[in-house]
Amino acid sequence: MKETRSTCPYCGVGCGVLIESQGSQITGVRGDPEHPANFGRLCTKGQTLHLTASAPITLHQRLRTPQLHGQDVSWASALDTAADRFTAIAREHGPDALGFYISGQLLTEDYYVFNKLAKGLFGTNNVDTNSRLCMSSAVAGYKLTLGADAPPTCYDDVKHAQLLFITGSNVAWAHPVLYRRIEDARLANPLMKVIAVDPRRTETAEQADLHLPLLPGTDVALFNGMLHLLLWDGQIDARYIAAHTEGFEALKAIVRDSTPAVTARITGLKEEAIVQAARWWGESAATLSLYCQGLNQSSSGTAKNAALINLHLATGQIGKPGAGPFSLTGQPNAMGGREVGGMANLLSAHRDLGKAEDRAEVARLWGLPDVPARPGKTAVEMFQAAADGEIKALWIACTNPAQSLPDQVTVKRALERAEFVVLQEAFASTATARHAHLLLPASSWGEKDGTVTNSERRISRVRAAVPAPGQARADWAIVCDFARRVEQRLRPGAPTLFPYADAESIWNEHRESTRGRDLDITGLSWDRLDAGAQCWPFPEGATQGQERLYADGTFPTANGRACFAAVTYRAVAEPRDARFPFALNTGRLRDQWHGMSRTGTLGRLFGHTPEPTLDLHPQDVLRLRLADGDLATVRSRRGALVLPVRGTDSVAPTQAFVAMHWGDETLLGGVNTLTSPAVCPQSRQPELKHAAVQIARADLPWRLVALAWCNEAQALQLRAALRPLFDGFGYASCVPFGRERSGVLFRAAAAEPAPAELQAQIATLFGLQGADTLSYADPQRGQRRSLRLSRKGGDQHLEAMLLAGDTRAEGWIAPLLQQSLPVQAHGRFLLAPGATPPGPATLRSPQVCSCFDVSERAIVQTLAACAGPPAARLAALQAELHCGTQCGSCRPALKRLVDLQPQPG
Ligand SMILES: Nc1nc2c(c(=O)[nH]1)N[C@H]1C(S)=C(S)[C@@H](COP(=O)(O)OP(=O)(O)OC[C@H]3O[C@@H](n4cnc5c(=O)[nH]c(N)nc54)[C@H](O)[C@@H]3O)O[C@H]1N2
Ligand SMILES: Nc1nc2c(c(=O)[nH]1)N[C@H]1C(S)=C(S)[C@@H](COP(=O)(O)OP(=O)(O)OC[C@H]3O[C@@H](n4cnc5c(=O)[nH]c(N)nc54)[C@H](O)[C@@H]3O)O[C@H]1N2
Ligand code: SF4
Ligand SMILES: [Mo]
Repeated sequence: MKETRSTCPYCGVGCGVLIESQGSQITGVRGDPEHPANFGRLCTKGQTLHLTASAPITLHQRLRTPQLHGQDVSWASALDTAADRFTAIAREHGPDALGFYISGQLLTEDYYVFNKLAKGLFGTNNVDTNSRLCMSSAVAGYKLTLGADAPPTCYDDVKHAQLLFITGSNVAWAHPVLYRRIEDARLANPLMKVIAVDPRRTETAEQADLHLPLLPGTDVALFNGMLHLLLWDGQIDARYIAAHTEGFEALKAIVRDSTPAVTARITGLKEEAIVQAARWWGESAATLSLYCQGLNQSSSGTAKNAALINLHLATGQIGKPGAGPFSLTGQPNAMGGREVGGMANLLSAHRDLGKAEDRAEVARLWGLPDVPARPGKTAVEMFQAAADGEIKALWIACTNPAQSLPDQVTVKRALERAEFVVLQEAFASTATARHAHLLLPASSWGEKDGTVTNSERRISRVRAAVPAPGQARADWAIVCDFARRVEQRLRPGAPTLFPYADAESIWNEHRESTRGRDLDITGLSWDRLDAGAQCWPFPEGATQGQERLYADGTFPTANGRACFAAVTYRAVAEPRDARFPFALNTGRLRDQWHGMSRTGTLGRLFGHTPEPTLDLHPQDVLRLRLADGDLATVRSRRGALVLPVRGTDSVAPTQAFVAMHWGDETLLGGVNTLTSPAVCPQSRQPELKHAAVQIARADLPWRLVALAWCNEAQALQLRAALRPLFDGFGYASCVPFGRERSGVLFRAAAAEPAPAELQAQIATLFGLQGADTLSYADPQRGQRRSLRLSRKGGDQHLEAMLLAGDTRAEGWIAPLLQQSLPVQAHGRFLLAPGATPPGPATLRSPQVCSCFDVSERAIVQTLAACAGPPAARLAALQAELHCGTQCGSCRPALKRLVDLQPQPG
């Protein structure tokens, strides 16, 4: 057994992990007690890494060999073909006919060579990344106001803050280990206040002292309204403004009209709530803002970021412990990608493509006469250009654009129209893989070496614990091998631009490029990084990285002063109207990661949210004459999608929410069929948090539901076999379930009964054809019920089931299967459609705690016997059921249940 120090590959908290391995197998993972991002803690996703990475279950999904048009080929032939195609297209149509679409989940070294490949070797700036969907508004907001792309804060600030202003961030779910620190800080300082600004009542909002459920997209109006009040109440810091900033007068003129009444009208908030928020801000000795996609993914994303930073500057809440605007990074290395300039408008080490001297410096560093000046295409534009035929070859790495980009109709057109699409992926199961001409197997977490930078600018080492499966190779190595083949064609005889033998040699070149820049790390060495993670900047001569910036009030602008941004409120790009009366919001679930190529293989991570839903306020569900579980068609100007409705008052009336994870791997169509390609004019980040939609009952009366227990490999194969059948229905979804065993749940609906052959095909896939299968069918009425039983000891158990036509019996039969309950008592009812089962139905109860598999029902039942103050009841509950005592991700939910459950007696 061996233990390897590395970093979690999921969110931007950047937790340190210790990977336990035996031979080529990762056998366990635990939090690194010494890593300053998490001090040993992990969330549900981090804790299950060993179950998804290089475990037998996911190995079935791993790409192992390069594949050209579906045929296995050697690396040499794959990369020669790619080099031929890319150079031919560049020669014929110019380098701007190429597009590189990469990812904030690549390591800094991978990113560095991709950027050099596109800008240095091919001479195109068409290299952009999924960070455009994620952090580009935060970047633009920081640069506009503070002069550089650097969050000035660190995690430790949470404990020094008096007011936490959380806006557009569901940190309890999206940055759980940081949220654990917030819980600790609140316990240690009961006077600390938390405000959450979010149109939804998320778990983060629920636990806040004040929740401001503003109308989608109206943050600028709120922040300007708060500034108006702070000015009015004399709570700005005139000394700080005079000494360290410029541009306040122009902003003051703008917010003069942002009275509480005006602000309330635009934001839909109560005036008192706005006044309360401004008062708390004004009275706080240290205010820390935490923000994420609710600000960034907006057509006014840069303005939202800047308006929030304005508040910090005006009140001097920056450059001191516990204060500052802290943009939370989404992906593990969205920050590193920006450091090496891996975007269409950036150059290495935070240099600007638009500046001739920056271009000259990069050309000199790379030993080239020049680098191209023409700005490249950003994510949405790149796929639009491919759809229009302007970009002819696409190289995609470590991202799944056929799931995650907005306006999927255009994205699919782009992937169809491009002459050559290369995908560098670890898993074969993603939506984009279906569209790639050349698939290149990449090594993944646990198998690769390099560095990542987290939200607090901390650079951590990522290390390999086991070899990559099959022929999979490190991303940087694939790029360098390809690049050298391109060099043979484009500049034969010239010394290679890609002489690297390992990640360290790439990192050393990157380090040199930062000399004298705001992110200078010339004082840091690979060995020093090996000894422990460090924040940038870390210039030569420094003894450690700098965790807080701007303590002296000097900013990296031309005159050292921060700039107020004179921003005004602008409505969302696609306001609601009579035809599209609902505002569609999308975002994250607690236990899933994006397109679910990894988390989606584990049934246990579906315990918390088992299936896709369209979340609506209960009043809207009623108004639309729907009930929970009914299918509704959601339609935007770009496309339509069918989803089961779920009433929840966490969503406000006239709003709707769908989790961003449901792509067309799991749900017919996928959520981004609906979303809008409208972008923020400064940051070019798309407005993924808002689309105007209409919602109506879906007329799909014929239903089918099938469930089965399988072994792990069969479960993945079954899901892969079901996926192509989605298109035969009006609604289809397929998800795993189960903890000790692997289960698959397939659901479909149609206007007419599905053809008998299709039904039979599905039954066969679920193993419902043998002698041990009990069946009842009424083909005339499209009814069918098939069950497969197994006998263990004296008990009979359900192994597989399929209901078609009228599927209402699912409500009591499926739980028998999913909870592995004996079924012999239900014998004669099982095959009698229309009959109600004997005894109380075993209803499903949502899982709250993933670590100990504790359901909401068990918690409610236990709380019924726990008396006393909330903290004592929580402690008694945890002593009994252990829920929330391991990773803590469910702690906000437990607190809510404690608050809701009446005291015994
Ligand atoms: N579990 C989990 N964690 C993750 C990820 C994951 O896939 N799963 N992904 C990681 C990545 S890449 C990212 S970018 C982060 C994202 O982290 P977050 O941004 O915290 O997550 P989201 O759920 O996308 O959006 C946050 C909130 O913004 C709210 N919102 C929508 N519109 C508005 C608005 O107009 N104003 C305001 N103030 N709020 C609004 C939404 O209701 C939502 O609750 O999460 C990271 N962490
Ligand atoms: N509707 C809606 N859409 C959204 C969002 C939203 O809030 N709402 N959020 C947006 C945001 S913020 C983000 S960050 C994006 C995320 O969207 P994507 O980038 O598409 O998300 P992932 O599913 O994480 O894609 C990463 C892929 O890399 C693969 N992979 C894993 N490890 C490696 C490796 O080492 N090398 C290589 N080459 N591949 C690997 C994984 O299998 C996976 O398919 O989604 C965006 N889309
Ligand atoms: S909070 Fe969870 S997902 Fe994020 S880095 Fe830590 S363990 Fe990984
Ligand atoms: Mo993201």
